[in-house]
Amino acid sequence: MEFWFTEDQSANLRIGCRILETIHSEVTPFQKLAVINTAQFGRMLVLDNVIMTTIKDEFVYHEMITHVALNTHAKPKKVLIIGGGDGGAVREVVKHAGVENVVLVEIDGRVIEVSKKYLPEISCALEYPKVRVIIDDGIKHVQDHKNTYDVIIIDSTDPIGPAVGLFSAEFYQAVFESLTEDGLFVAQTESPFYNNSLISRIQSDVSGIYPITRLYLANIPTYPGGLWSFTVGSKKYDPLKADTSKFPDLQTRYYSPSVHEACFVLPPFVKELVR
Ligand code: SPD
Repeated sequence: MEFWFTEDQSANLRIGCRILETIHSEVTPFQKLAVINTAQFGRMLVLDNVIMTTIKDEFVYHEMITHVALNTHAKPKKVLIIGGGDGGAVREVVKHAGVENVVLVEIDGRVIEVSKKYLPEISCALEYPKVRVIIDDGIKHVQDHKNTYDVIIIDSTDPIGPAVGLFSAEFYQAVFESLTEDGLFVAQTESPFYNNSLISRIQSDVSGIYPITRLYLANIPTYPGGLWSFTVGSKKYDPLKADTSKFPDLQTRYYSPSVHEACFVLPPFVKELVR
């Protein structure tokens, strides 16, 4: 017998992964949550039938959503991660020795507990002394913490259900107010193939609030289209002007100083989205 997990990656496209076993499955107060073992990507975290991360390709996403922003800021000390309950972004942030405090605000505590149990390679830094985990609404958290964080990382699910507000202009304004005077944020902003109008709208919203707005790309095999976008909104530091020769020597498998430069080179069809 063969068992397959399928995700509708667009209205007209499905990705299928052969399942070796279902490790965990539950319905939390917020969503359906599962960890499955797949033949191609190993253990996979799935929320509401959408692939969040897998043991085999998670490094691309988690390195790219963290190091670009952290290396752009001259001295990031206080870092906030919104979402990201699997802990992958936290694991990358703590590689930066200068970071003093990492606050993770995740709305669904079950994502954290299940990731700790079944995805230890990803969640391994959640218990570090400099990491504080808060189970709360990220929107409320930024509204309640003005002028607090040097870098804010928005590691959200797709813009449906509880995450819709994390893609709004009001939220980007609240993030602006939660950042220190030279702070910057980065958010995962979906697929240039399937979410092109969303990306254009975000670019327009963010550039109406932040002096510097940049889009960059990474290749993530399990996300729709494989090509994935991230948006930076910055008050002072431009990721394109960062001195890559001074970057810390990080243990990474996808991100590097050269990739930092290269990821901002956009194919013409993506450039059109950010005009
Ligand atoms: N289409 C899935 C996009 C999910 C992005 N966030 C994943 C969270 C991993 N830490």
